[in-house]
Amino acid sequence: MPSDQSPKGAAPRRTTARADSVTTPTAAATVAPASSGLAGNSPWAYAPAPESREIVTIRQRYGLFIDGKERAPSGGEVTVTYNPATEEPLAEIAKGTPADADRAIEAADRAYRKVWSKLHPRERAKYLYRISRILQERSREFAVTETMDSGKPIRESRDVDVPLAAAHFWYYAGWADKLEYAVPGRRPEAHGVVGQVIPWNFPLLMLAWKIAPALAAGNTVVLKPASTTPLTALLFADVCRQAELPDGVVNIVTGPGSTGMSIVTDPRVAKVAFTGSTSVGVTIAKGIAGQGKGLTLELGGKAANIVFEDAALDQAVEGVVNGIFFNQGEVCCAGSRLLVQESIAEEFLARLRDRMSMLRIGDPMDKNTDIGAINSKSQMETIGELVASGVAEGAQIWQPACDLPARGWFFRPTLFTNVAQSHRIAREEIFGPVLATITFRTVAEAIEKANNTAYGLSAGIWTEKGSRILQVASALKAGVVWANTFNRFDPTAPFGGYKESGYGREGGMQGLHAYLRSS
Ligand code: TAP
Repeated sequence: MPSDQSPKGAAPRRTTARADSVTTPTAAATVAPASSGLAGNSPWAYAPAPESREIVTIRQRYGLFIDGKERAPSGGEVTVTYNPATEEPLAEIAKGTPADADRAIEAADRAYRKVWSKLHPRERAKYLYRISRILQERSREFAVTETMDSGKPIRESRDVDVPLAAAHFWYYAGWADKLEYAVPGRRPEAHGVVGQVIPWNFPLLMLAWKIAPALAAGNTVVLKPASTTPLTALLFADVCRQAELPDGVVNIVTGPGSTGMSIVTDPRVAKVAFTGSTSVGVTIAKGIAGQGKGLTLELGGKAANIVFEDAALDQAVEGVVNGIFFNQGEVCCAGSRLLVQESIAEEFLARLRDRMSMLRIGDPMDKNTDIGAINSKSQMETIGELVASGVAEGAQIWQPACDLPARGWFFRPTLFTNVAQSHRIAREEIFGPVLATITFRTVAEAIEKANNTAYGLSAGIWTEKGSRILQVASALKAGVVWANTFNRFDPTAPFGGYKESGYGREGGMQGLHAYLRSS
């Protein structure tokens, strides 16, 4: 059993606030009066609208996907994946070992040399189109599985994760026979076997971001999903079989971080792609240093969402809410720092609190839910610890009054004001539904404060002035800058970071470059 998850049948706790079970502010918290909106006991509250689970059959146990077949792990061990909204065990997952990583790499290498590299690019494209179609056809099954395994609201897995994953396969299918246009004047060549390690916050989508361009460029793949969210990757293995993808082109090895390390450091793996924390990214970069492998790192973030006084305020409130509460804030590019111009701060924060009071937190399978469950108990503890540090360091906390389910890992949406740039909540990635507010007076001050971070993944600008958007966007040290919107993703657009947010780009034509050697 993974140490960060609860044992089967843990006694239900009848508190309304699960945040009580971790270090979380209590006395210092200023809690709003009960919402008068659409939540809680309001006569206007939504009736429950749960998505059915019947479309999904979760097996008791899953093996590894190697060379087109399901295999038992060589060590015979399993871990358990849990539903974070209920703390119920979902399935036993093979604990892949370095020996299993070796078998998977061998299969990928053979498939590359004997089959995949010999196929006409148009034929490779057909498989990618097929995978995209199957993902669309089985979208409900994927959405329900993703929500049960990760805790994210069904509305998001249904409307964002799964359609975007299918779109990535569709988009890169189009590139498969046009690679010479991605590297004009040079001859594009695949690397061979690529090793990929992904996190738990967007399990299927991160898989698609990695596998689609890799296959389109002619590589074969060994991928390790995160231990807390393996199910959609294992369901994807079924899609590979259904699409009749040649054996060994995609291999999925579940297991701990050490198994991920065995994959990326193996000399037969010519290119490595990692998404996850900065600390593990650094470990991987050190582990493969000097081996001449290609490496892309998509790491953490601490994005500034900057609201100027001339912004359309209600639209900006929506954007700020979407920026930090989408996927419970477990988003690398989350707008976790709100920079608001002093002249409108009071009014903006009042509107923001009103809007936060309307957010519906609870069962991720309910189609009305805005904020679902935190992915794991250990992540709950991390969030609770950082929130407590915000209170201890003197920031002012506000959380809306709302009931939380008695079981599962749920955290109230949290707003901090009076935040100093030196506070941990302003500097460290919280990866939870917690927003730290900092004010500014001038454009120059906004830029300086936004760039005052070790990260550089994303940022947002809210203003009516086009000239200000251009001025500020070009001064921000962030890989992606959204203007009057936030968290917009598209397979055609490159995504990636500066500084401790990593290097390399995923998505778009730039995302292909990482999977090609060109001579
Ligand atoms: P990590 O702990 O870094 O885990 C990410 C993946 O790496 C998991 O599959 C993990 O396996 C594996 N791993 C752990 N230690 C490893 C090692 N020594 N060698 C090789 N692989 C290892 O991050 P997380 O907690 O899953 O995800 C949250 C972090 O990811 C946040 O910091 C977030 O910002 C970042 N993130 C960034 C992006 C982009 S696009 N920049 C996107 C999503 C998430 P186990 O699950 O088995 O531990």
